[in-house]
Amino acid sequence: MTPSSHYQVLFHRHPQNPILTAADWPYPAHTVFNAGATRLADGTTLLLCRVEDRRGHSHLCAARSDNGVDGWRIDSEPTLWPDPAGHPEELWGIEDPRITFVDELGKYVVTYTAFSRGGPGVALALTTDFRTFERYGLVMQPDDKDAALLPRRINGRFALLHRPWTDPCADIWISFSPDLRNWGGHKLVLPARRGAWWDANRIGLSPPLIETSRGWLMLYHGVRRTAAGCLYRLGAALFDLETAEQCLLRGDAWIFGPEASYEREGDVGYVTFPCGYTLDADGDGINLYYGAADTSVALAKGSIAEVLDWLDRHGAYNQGARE
Ligand code: BMA
Repeated sequence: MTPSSHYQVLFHRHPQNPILTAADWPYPAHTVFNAGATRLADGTTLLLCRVEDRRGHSHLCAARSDNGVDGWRIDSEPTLWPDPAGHPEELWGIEDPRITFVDELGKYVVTYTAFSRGGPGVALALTTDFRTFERYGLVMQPDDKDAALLPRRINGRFALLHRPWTDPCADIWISFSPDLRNWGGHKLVLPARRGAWWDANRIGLSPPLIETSRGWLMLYHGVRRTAAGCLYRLGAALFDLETAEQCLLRGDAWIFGPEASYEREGDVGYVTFPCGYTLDADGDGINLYYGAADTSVALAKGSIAEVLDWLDRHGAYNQGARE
């Protein structure tokens, strides 16, 4: 592992990483990565993993654990399988789920990438038990991905963060809906920077936003293109609680990136891609679940207070403007 030298370590890798691989799967799977995460009412950690088969198509499969680290009970068959007959937008698979529990509905809302000839789009499904799902279908047309719902309405409307592709840049947007089916009020919330920055040209939401007393904490990925390929790293920003499109602070540097061998070697090396987190009982500890090199699922632990403190020292107010 490359030492992080004198940079502060905000997310600490679990010594048992990677915590889930295809070798753990009860049925044939090529790779297991980019898992959505939530804690169920009984305290069980549930990961909704992206499983890629040898065709190159992905589906979602649930893994449950009492401690969120090991002892995973993995569904014996795919939990959510693409449904190209009913949903042609899922022809080439479903990927990268994010999970939000919505009190008002008493349901988990799963947002995922539906992939087909039209490109990747954002689809949405509701569930209470991760066994049966009510599909709402495509809510954001291609090209769009990296979407997660906020857990409550903002000024009477549901709010979805997502990442439409607007060549040559990909920025993070927010959209609003009265019913999770009809979306509007689209606003750019965080643009990719330009030039030499670690988050130039292409960024996307990583896990769902984390509600803190100071605002919505966003962990987002920046994609740096190099002569050798892309580097997927994580940064942080803070948004106003009641005006979620208002960026309060944006960090200048990345805070987590591919360093361990299982993050650098795999089907797509140099990728750390978190899609979910759970919070500890103290409301501060973050268990961040991330895909490593598009091959396995890994875990890193952090603290909300430490990330906010880092943002105070490394963030600038409303860095919305392109640099
Ligand atoms: C992104 C997404 C992720 C993937 C990453 C690296 O565009 O497709 O699912 O982990 O690329 O390959």
